[in-house]
Amino acid sequence: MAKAICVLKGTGPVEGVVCFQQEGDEVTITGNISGLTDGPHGFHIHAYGDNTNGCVSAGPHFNPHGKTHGGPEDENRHVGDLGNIVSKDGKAEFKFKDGVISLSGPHNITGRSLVVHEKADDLGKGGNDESLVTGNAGGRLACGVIGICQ
Ligand SMILES: [Cu+2]
Ligand SMILES: [Zn+2]
Repeated sequence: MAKAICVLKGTGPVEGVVCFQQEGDEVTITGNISGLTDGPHGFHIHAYGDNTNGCVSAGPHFNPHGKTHGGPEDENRHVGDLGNIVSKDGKAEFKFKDGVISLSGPHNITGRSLVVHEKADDLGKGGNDESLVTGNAGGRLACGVIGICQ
């Protein structure tokens, strides 16, 4: 079974660890992130595994098929669109599955970045142009490069 890990860090208090485990076509995403304000926060795979100038160097959402931004359940989504994670009492603990990202092949997320955002992702339903690019999720609070592990 393929596994990958990402350690999230930023310039503020937000930090965490996220694990990815692939079984067949599905990847289970398990995470623990602290330091977020309570409520939903956009959560995406961004195209580049580059943090040279902080999380902005990770580039746009991972989008190998040139689609518009959406939610994880939408047909029209970026491969990197994982929706929102929810923080409560300063902690976001989550476990969910996604059938679009992969740890190999054309949807491979390893060597790219995971980013957690300041605001909620509107999943492409915000009614403005930016919604179809970023989901209006605002600043990048923490990020890290996704690497294969055992
Ligand atoms: Cu993002
Ligand atoms: Zn997107």
